[in-house]
Formats: sequence, C-alpha cells, structure tokens
Amino acid sequence: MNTSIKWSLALLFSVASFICQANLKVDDPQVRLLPPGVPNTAAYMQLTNTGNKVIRLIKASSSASAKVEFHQSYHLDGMAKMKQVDELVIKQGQTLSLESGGTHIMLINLAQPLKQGEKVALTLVDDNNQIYKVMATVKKGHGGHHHGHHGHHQHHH
Ligand SMILES: [Cu+2]
Repeated sequence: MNTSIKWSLALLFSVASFICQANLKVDDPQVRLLPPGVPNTAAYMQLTNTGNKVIRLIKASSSASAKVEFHQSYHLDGMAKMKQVDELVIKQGQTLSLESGGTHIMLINLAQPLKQGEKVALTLVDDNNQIYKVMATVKKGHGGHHHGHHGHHQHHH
C-alpha cells in the first residue's frame, strides 16, 4: 500500500473514531485578555486524559507569543507568585484544570496585543512527541475578587 493511501486511511479512521486529538480532551480553552502593554498573559483550560497512559506535556508554543511556559502559582508571605514547571502531568482518567491562581500556561512576550474573542493557536507537545493543537479564545478574566457587576443603576427623576 502506498504512503498516501495509508495516510488517507489513517486520517479517515482518526476523524471517524475520535474527536481529533486521541487521548487528550481539551475543554474551554481560553487566554486571558489583559490591558494593552502587558507583555505576558495566561491560558486556562481543562485537560482530560481519556487514554490509558499518563500524558506528560513537556513543551508548548504559540504563534501569539515568543515563548510559552508552564507555570504554577503559589503564595509566599501573602504575595501571589508563580514559577515555571517542567511538565504538566495528567494521569489516566484525570482532569487537570489550568486556572487562575493554579497551574497555567504562560504566554510570554506577546507578538501583538490580543483582542476579545480572538482565537489563539497553542501547540502542546508530550514526551512522546505527540502534538496537541488547541484553539483558545481570548476572554476577559473575572478580575480577581471583582465579579464585574457594572450595575445598571436606575436614575429616578
Ligand atoms: Cu505564569
């Protein structure tokens, strides 16, 4: 069988049997919209390992920024800090939530300011060189403790 037929069959099979990326299900991928001029931002999503082997994500990249790192937030003396981690490990059947104040993906040195609703392509790579493509939507965050209740105050005459 020649290579191109093999490829077509492989493609057909993968499209028909699973939602594209084999063993990693990605829910609600989003990139936080920050004010213009802020060079870095974070991406959040839920990563579920639907396979039967542990997934270790060891690399990430994006067209939107020069560098992409995995980060872990923590508190030290009441200050919110974060540090780089080498890998994101998702065990079989587990969901890893990347969220504000926890583990997150950091986009460092944005190529240009992001816009609300824009799609940002992220590429995640595991230790078997499997590539996972993610399209994240740029969204405003919840603004820390504020829940953005810009109340519509009634003006009585
Ligand atoms: Cu970070």
